[in-house]
Amino acid sequence: MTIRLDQTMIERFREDGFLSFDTGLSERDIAALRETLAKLHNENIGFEEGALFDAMGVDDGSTPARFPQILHPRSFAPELIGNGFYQLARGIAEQILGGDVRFKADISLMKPARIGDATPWHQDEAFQDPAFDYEEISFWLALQPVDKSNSCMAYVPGSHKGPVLPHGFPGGDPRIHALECIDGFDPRDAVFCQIPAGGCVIHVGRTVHGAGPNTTDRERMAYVLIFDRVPVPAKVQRHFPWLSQHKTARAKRELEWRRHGGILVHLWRQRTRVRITSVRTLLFDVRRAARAVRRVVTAD
Ligand SMILES: O=C(O)CCC(=O)C(=O)O
Repeated sequence: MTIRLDQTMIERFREDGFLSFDTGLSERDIAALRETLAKLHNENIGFEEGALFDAMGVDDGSTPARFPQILHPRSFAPELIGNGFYQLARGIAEQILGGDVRFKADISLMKPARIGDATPWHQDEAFQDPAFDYEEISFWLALQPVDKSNSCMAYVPGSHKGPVLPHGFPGGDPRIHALECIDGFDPRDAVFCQIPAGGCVIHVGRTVHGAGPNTTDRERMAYVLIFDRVPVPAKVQRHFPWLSQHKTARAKRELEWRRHGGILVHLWRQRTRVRITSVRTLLFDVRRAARAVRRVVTAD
């Protein structure tokens, strides 16, 4: 299944840094994605290895999670990317970023009924290594209708044209995975994207975005696919001080798991990203793998 964005939509996306559209996926496809992801969450899949975590709590399992997420859920349910969503997202990513895009990641985002927390304003790029420049697009697929009552996404138009803004931690607590943008934008400018099930909203890594809490009786679920081009060394030197202060239980679990043999599983899973046809991509991925191994050997 493929769809093309028309020129007006692409221009709007470049101007605003986000865009919503209908994927045309069938109710059956959406229900299948929702069911697969709900099962992974209900079975606590990936907790030990740091793939499942609570993005808005201290994540030690002592309280109900307020924003559980699963990184790379396709590792546990490969059928997720056999779905039409992957194909159509890839086609649009190629249309916007060019033929050499690669699949970077998938994420399952769940906001539990009534206690699902707000997503703080942030830029995705604030999580990344500042030594590189990035070009990436996230495809956020709604697995039920979303509006302000159940945490639809909200974006600050044009915010992607500026730099990465200063970030900190919600409540000043560096144990919390989520980052919060603390300056340089006005949340009153935000546009709320209320979309139906099967609606999708895309954004780039620098667009300031967030979402309200889920105040309804049903979980709000979304499935995200991220496509990017190989990052290049940053043109301007930057420093993201929040990265070295971040001390999450998720990262600790991941490190322990990798130290106990999980690194081999991790490297095996990453193989699908390696493109031997592009030397630049290959070198980037080899360096990244070497960094992951070094971290397992040296980190305390
Ligand atoms: O689903 C949410 O509330 C936040 C999602 C998000 O920040 C993202 O997809 O980059």
